[in-house]
Amino acid sequence: MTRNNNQALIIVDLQPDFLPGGPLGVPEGDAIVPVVLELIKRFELVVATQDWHPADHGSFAANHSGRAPGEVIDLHGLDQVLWPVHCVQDSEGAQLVPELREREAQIGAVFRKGSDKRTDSYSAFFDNGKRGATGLGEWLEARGVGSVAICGLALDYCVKFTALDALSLGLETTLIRDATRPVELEPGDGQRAIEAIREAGGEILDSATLLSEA
Ligand code: VGL
Ligand code: ZN
Repeated sequence: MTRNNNQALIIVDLQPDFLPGGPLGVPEGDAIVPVVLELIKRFELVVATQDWHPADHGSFAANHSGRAPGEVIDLHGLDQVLWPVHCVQDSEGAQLVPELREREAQIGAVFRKGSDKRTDSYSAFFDNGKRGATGLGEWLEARGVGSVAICGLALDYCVKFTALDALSLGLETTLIRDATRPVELEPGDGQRAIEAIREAGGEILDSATLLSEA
């Protein structure tokens, strides 16, 4: 039933605000939900992340006068893409999607990120300036996890940086290609994210292949 005892599934930012119709809707983001639910059944260790911003977060275009989503600014020394208001703490759009909430008992821990208004936090492990950690790295280490499979939204932002940080921490890292979708501010960003993960040493697999390997 369970794949690798020491492999954990990381579900990145599967929240209503990132689904089609949401303020930062990822095209076909909803198509990954059934795939993720199938994956959950097959992993003993599952963790999820939640993008979790205060209303005055510096990544929101609305908090910078004269700026529009998609523009890039300097935010406390880091390049920052400006986004529509999304995943405001405690709002409905920031909750885990209902299908995940129903499976709360299978989720070992939820790590929230992006709560510091001065810095964005794409990765499930560290903020974008690598000034702070979410605790996920220690959580995995404490359970002897040496390998992670990553899915969720969005491939070209939070999923990509989660995978790259996992690799930098020495974790064997697999991206589950059919369990993620890109937002693609620029066409091709999704494919470029896959290539960046592969170049950094990550494996790219379809869920069917991953699950048949067990
Ligand atoms: C994300 C942009 C802003 C993501 C989060 O989950 O990929 N993207 N905040
Ligand atoms: Zn965000």
